[in-house]
Amino acid sequence: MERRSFLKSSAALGCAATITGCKTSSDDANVNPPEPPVPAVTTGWQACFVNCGSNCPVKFTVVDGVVTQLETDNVDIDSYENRQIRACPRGRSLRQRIYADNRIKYPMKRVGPRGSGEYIQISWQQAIAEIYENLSEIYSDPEAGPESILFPVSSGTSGMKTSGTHIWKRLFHLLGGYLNIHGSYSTHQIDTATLYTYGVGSVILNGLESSTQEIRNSDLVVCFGYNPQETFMSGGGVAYEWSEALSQTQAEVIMIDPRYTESAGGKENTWLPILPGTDAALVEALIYELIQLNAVDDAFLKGYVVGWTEDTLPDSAKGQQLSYKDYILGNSSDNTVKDAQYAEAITGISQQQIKDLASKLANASAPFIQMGWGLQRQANGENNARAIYTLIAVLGKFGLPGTSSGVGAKNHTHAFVTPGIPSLKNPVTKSIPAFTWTDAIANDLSKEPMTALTHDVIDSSAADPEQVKLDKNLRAIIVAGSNMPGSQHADINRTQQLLADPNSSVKFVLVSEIYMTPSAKMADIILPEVTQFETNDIVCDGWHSGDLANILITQKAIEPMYEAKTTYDICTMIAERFGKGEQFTEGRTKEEWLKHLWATPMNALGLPDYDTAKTQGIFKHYNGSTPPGLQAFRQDPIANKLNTPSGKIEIYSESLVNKTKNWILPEGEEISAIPKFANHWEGATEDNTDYPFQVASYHTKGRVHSSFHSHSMLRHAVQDCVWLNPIDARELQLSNKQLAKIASPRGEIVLPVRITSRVRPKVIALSQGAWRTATEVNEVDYGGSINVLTSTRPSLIAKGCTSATLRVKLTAA
Ligand SMILES: Nc1nc2c(c(=O)[nH]1)N[C@H]1C(S)=C(S)[C@@H](COP(=O)(O)OP(=O)(O)OC[C@H]3O[C@@H](n4cnc5c(=O)[nH]c(N)nc54)[C@H](O)[C@@H]3O)O[C@H]1N2
Ligand SMILES: Nc1nc2c(c(=O)[nH]1)N[C@H]1C(S)=C(S)[C@@H](COP(=O)(O)OP(=O)(O)OC[C@H]3O[C@@H](n4cnc5c(=O)[nH]c(N)nc54)[C@H](O)[C@@H]3O)O[C@H]1N2
Ligand code: SF4
Ligand SMILES: [Mo]
Repeated sequence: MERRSFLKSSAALGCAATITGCKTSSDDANVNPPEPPVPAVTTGWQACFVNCGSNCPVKFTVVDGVVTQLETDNVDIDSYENRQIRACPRGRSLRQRIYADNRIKYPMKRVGPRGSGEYIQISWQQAIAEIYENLSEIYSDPEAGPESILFPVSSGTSGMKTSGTHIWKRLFHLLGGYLNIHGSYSTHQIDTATLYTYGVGSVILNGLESSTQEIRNSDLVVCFGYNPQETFMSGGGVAYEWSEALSQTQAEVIMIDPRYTESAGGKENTWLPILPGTDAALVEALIYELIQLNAVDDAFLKGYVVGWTEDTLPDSAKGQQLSYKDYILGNSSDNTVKDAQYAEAITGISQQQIKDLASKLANASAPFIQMGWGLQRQANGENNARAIYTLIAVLGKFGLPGTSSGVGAKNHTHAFVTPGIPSLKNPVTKSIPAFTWTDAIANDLSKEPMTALTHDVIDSSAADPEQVKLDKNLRAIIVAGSNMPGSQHADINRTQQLLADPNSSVKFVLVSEIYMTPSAKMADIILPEVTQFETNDIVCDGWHSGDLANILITQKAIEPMYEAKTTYDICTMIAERFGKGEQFTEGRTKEEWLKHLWATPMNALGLPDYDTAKTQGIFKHYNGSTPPGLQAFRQDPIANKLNTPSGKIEIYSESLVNKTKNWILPEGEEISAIPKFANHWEGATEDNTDYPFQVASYHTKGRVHSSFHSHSMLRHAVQDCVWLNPIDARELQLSNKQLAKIASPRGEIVLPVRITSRVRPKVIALSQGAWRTATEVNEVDYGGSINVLTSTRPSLIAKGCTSATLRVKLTAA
């Protein structure tokens, strides 16, 4: 039976059952017991909307208005080109998202101090009135205004076209705007590294990627902190492509990571457990060894690379021994040869292992070198990423079959690109780095502004970029699709202290959420939003879902629960209160927007019209293999030059020198024109007996950030714990499952110990995203939230998120 006719007949059955039920009187029932009513059953398609890079479809079954079952994509014959986009266990647990007992049921207003979680129920009418009052006051106050309103990073509604953060931003663009942020917690340092090396300021969709399939043509795969089996887990996405590629290659696989990851998973040949934050030093020694092995072709590199040898330096740098080669050989001012002995002391990788890896790289005809983003979420993250690009450049093995430019997997196909409701233009042009937002609360900016030179504050309309400054503190924070203040931003104790202070500059915190998250507990007003199962939308493949595109109209499965509303309805109500209703809706309902938006993929790809497509489930398109990254550049570096000032791969970046020459840096810090390893705070080389362990932090399969944390099934399947090496466990006399207290200079958490050789000695591993359960500032957190421990000190160049740089001590709890 076709799905359509099945739907029709099941609806008819449901109707018949109701009629029978109505006719039955209690007398009849005694004589002739009524047939049990036949339940009204429907099925349809929904999707998993989170920020894991994919948006897997899920098929739901509704019985009598309750979602009773979720299945993953099981349509069609499963082949590489037309694979089933199977949801991971998180997507399969989405029923717990709908029926979670921590759902926000109605609008609420804070009555206790911020962070206390004390709220009373209010009506929607009152909530809108309070939002109006607070925002109008801020917008009309010349001391505040739009520059004092901020949306922290909000990644939780990725993929939605008519709900989520961008709808909130549309509203605020109409109301007068807000302070922009630039860079993400995900990739700010590697984006910056990519800009200065390859001339493109983004690591996603930059046209430099090799597809994961390219591994099939490689003879050596070297991964620096790359863990797609856990971070890109969709059965239609990169994890699938990775395991398929590994099963079809003879290449030797080397994983460089402080942890033995799921992506190693028995398929690797070698695991090199590096100390966190030291990849740039490892690369230096690898390149030293490559020089000794005569494996670097200086003449060839001249046509492609700036800064390897003296004669390829820009004029401003000539004659001062500033080339990378001189630095490696010990000819530059530090007089240090960057050999294996030097790197062993920094990285914890033995000299022999470094020499072995160098010799494998020298002998490989098609090395595929890849990196994840943990190594760039470090204090020196930009140079770790630039160093790995440098290794690829110096080897000269780029743009060839089986090789990679290092920027990551071909991560998005975009075949079914569909716009969301436009978020319109922000009238505010000023922007601060995303990770620095709490600095705009902590200091009195009228006296000590955040500036271009201290914080890389930028303003696209400024005449002189170096004069740009932010001299107004934050007044309002809008948290929609985000769990930043209470979970995902670093140093939660600091954020809570800043927000709970009665003199805090922040006078209004609005949280629009589905669940009572740790961030919701910091709100003044909380609004309840629906889950995706309570509304329609359109979903395409995500920002990192590999070479298979898909599109699907997601269907409302059940009516909105409690008093929850869609983002669109909430924002329409607020817009109307401000007299901007017509501009906000442009006269369309949400459903009319969906039909309007559907026209783009429909016309571009010949898909059926909206109403027909809605009944037909998932549309897929396989994009085939693509040329390896940098192929055109390799073939003709003049005609196909890169977007850098020189048109070449820049190991030495003159534009970085120029941009940062007047910057005011923390004492002892220096920005290097070449990607040098440098000692840094809470790093591997710090002699810190108070906090002897480094932390390898990671994104766990058990959550997507803080999303899914409250699903009990997942908490049982992937228990939060601290990974501890047996050698360290013995020394500390800690046993398996024993509770350990983990302390940093910023706070303390408690977690059970897992003794495992999957983490190297002197490093512990902690996943990120656990919800903090402590409510008081500086209270020990039994929720095990890593951001109780992390620091808000940003990285040196990008001013990006450094949550992977962390030293701690461990004791029995
Ligand atoms: N220590 C440490 N911290 C980190 C990281 C790390 O590696 N280590 N990683 C960082 C990175 S890379 C990122 S991207 C950030 C992510 O941090 P966030 O962007 O805060 O992402 P989530 O934690 O997933 O929170 C998303 C929230 O959106 C809510 N939500 C879902 N659907 C809707 C909806 O329809 N409407 C509304 N209003 N809300 C909805 C969810 O309930 C959830 O609370 O975390 C960063 N924080
Ligand atoms: N399951 C799941 N998937 C996700 C997410 C999630 O929260 N959960 N989040 C999504 C998002 S928004 C993002 S940004 C990405 C994040 O993707 P990544 O940033 O790549 O993920 P991480 O797990 O933080 O880091 C990858 C690996 O780097 C290692 N590592 C850490 N520091 C170093 C170092 O200095 N050197 C080396 N060599 N290795 C190091 C870690 O041990 C880890 O195994 O994942 C996406 N996918
Ligand atoms: S891989 Fe990502 S999108 Fe797919 S089901 Fe899992 S969490 Fe959801
Ligand atoms: Mo991210």
